[in-house]
Amino acid sequence: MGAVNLKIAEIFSEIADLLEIQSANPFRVRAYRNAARTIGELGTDVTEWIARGKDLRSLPGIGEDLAAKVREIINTGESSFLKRQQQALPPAITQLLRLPGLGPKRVRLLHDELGVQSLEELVSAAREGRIRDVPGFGPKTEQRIVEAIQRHLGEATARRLKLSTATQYAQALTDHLCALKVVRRVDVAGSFRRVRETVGDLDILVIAEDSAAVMQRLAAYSDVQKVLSAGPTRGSVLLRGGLQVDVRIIEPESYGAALQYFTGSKAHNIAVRRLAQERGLKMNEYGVFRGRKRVAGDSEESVYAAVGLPWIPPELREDRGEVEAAQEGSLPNLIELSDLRGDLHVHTKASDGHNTPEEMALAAQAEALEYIAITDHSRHLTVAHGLDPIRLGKQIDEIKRLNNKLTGVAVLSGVEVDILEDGSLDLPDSTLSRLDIVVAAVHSKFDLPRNKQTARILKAMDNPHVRLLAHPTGRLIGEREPYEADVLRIIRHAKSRGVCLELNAQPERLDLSEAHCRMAKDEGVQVCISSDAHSTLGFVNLRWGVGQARRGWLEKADILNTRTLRDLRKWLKAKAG
Ligand code: DGT
Ligand code: CA
Ligand code: CA
Repeated sequence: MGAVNLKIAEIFSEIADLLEIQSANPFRVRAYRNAARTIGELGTDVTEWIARGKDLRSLPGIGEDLAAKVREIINTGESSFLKRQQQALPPAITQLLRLPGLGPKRVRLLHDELGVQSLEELVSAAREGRIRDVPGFGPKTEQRIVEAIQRHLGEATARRLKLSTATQYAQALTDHLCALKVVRRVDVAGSFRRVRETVGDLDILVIAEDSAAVMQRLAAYSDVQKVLSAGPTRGSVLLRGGLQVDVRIIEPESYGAALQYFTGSKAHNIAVRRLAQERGLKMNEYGVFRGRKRVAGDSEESVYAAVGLPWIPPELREDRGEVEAAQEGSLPNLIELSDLRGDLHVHTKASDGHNTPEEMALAAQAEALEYIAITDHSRHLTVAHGLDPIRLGKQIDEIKRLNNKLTGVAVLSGVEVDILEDGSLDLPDSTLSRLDIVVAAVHSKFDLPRNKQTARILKAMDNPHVRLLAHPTGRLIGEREPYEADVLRIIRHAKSRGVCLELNAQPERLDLSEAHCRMAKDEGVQVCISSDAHSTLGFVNLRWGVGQARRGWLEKADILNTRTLRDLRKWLKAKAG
């Protein structure tokens, strides 16, 4: 049976649920439920059924009205009637209905009795034991609800792509669309434009003289696995690999409004719309309006200006204080890639890298960097062929010779020394003291209890040679949770010890997270954006680190490696001396 049958069945039963919640005529509700079952159980694909010239109305319980709705779903992938029903209710209702075991009656009860507006609020209500007090619910149901939500949220996060991966898809697809003559402008909005570390789907906006041609070109894209919907000005496709892409053709006079709206976040949009309402303005994806008159919409700047705000960088649009900061004129002046002057975490083939120090230095110079620190692993990390004091001593000499040869780029000698289980370091102070910079990192025993893990890291920072804590929480996006540790204490300890915290720019690490970046800034701790390059190609990762730093509100002055070499050397001396 075709996926389209399932889709139709799903949509009809959701309509039935939503009608039931609104206390609609029970016969009407039943009609949708029956139709859902009929089509869900139909042995052949409905599309084929129609193609064979059969009339949908010959199916039990399907009249002219439902037959038209089926045709709409086949043609567009969605149902405008369902949309209207969804819009008539708080969005949380739709979310809650998707949870297994929660029917319309119970959802309505939860909403009315507890006032829960989202899955997150439902989880808190469950944690506080408030669900068991709702008539008809007990502790067991409460527990089942929590588990269902966690599974649901877990599935949602598992399907998100890392930003670097999404970028490859986005680049290829926008190139494909831009090759069309009628296309004047293409932007990828949504979480992608906000530079979130993971992306759920791509929201692409287009200005073009001929929308039909754009939709055709989208559907013809070689990487499309399935066309989910194709209307005159919007289409959705599923790419091989599972990424969904929504494309919308926008009129130029609405483009800024659409870009603002579809960039989100939703929370940011709500906060901005509130300002519009205070000014008696109406704001949507088509523009900002006073009555029927459009007062803004062609550019994002015009949209923000209409509500009395300066343009806000997409990375900040999360309703985490940016609207207030914009009102006060105190938006941060965010760090840019071109502000970086060096990279203090670089590997060579002495440990697990692929190139020599010289090759790495020249590659860094080609990326407009003025200095790098060679920081290979220490001996404890045997899988990475880590260095002992003798090999490290040889590398220090090699780097000295190299610096005599190079012009325009400086190489610092360093190490990424392992923090052992007890917080001691993998190399003696006599070796560490010979280096320009010591980077310390945890690479083992990720599962220590929180207090031990925290104490281990604090102790490592007590070593006077340690100046940089690499990938401070050890997380790998979508693969490994951060280890249990008290990050605020680590940040405060770093402050007191003059240690800088790394923002590791590898796209699967991005560690510090954006929230921790902001925490570091609030505590007055410097952050260093490091490529952790393992080859000459690795420096391109710096862009992901800069993106994350911008989401963490960081400015040039917050980042250690925006300093000149001279200022960096001063900073390095300040503690060692
Ligand atoms: P994602 O795709 O999960 O990584 O996150 P987003 O932020 O790209 O979310 P998405 O694709 O569902 O929607 C794109 C943007 O459209 C979103 O950031 C804000 C806007 N948007 C979507 N739905 C609503 C809504 O119901 N109200 C408002 N104000 N904005 C919305
Ligand atoms: Ca999206
Ligand atoms: Ca979307």
